[in-house]
Amino acid sequence: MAKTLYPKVNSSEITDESIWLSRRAFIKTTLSTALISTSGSLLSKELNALKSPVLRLPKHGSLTKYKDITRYNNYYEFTSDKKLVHHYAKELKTEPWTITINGEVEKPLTFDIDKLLGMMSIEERIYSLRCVEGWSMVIPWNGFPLAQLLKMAKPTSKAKYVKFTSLLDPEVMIGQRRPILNWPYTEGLRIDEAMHPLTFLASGIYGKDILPQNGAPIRLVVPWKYGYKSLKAITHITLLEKQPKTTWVDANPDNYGFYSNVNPKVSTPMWNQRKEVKIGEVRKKRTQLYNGYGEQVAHLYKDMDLTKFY
Ligand SMILES: Nc1nc2c(c(=O)[nH]1)N[C@H]1C(S)=C(S)[C@@H](COP(=O)(O)O)O[C@H]1N2
Ligand SMILES: [Mo]
Repeated sequence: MAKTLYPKVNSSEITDESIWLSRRAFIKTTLSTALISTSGSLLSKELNALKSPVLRLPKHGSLTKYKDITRYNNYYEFTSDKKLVHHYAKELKTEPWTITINGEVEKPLTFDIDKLLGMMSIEERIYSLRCVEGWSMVIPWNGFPLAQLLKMAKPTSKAKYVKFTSLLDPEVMIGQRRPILNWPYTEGLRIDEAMHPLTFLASGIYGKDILPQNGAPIRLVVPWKYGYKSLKAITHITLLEKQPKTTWVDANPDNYGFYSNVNPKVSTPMWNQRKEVKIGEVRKKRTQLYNGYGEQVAHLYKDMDLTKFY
């Protein structure tokens, strides 16, 4: 099934994508033999991720190399130097880790992250991540829809927004020793955006556990919005009646919005959004409205003026 969604790869250009695909094919065949499928314990997390269903909206071309995904990062808690993030983030301890769902819910929940991941069925999603700075990557995430977790906590009828909070730990997150942003990093979504089936919590990339620089142990992925909405290292998810303040809007409201839907027609003083460079490619390509996910999400914004910055 996955096969038909992918372009053929030349044997002369062995990429991360082709290696990953052949591993997936191998695991699929292996799994179909009774020997392994009867013994679930033989499967590591990685294998589980690779045999899971894939959802790919085929609009963004080939996958970005694993090396680029893990060596070119935005993570201001460590440094604003994208190429150094992975170096500092190595120090982050992601075990033990708990995630709390609270606020306007009938059943506030706190999970140990490993327990939570063990309970959820892990899917794969291949999404484009479009940074507001004008670059993008195509990343195969492993994880589960945020809606599954929110439903477990039973949002009350007052829950209109969801706020996400990242880790506060200035000992290790050395960027937090300076007040460049209002720490901890927070973000927010409207409840219908949070419940949308494309909105995802990721704990893996390319079938491997997600690394600290990409938001370990768990991060948000909202593919139709600029990358800063996709908050890393989540500790709290809080349902609210009112729209929360968010870190980037607080810091620079002329250039960052609460909605931040990808829109090539709306520029801000700092950025013109018409085009983007996909990391690993040379030629710029046109940015798509809602990052190409309009068919799935445009209905959420039918009352919004698409020439305005939100
Ligand atoms: N906690 C936290 N989450 C964050 C950021 C950050 O600085 N801190 N940067 C955001 C931005 S601007 C982008 S583009 C993406 C980058 O994700 P990646 O490094 O996994 O590609 O993470 C987002 N999530
Ligand atoms: Mo970004």
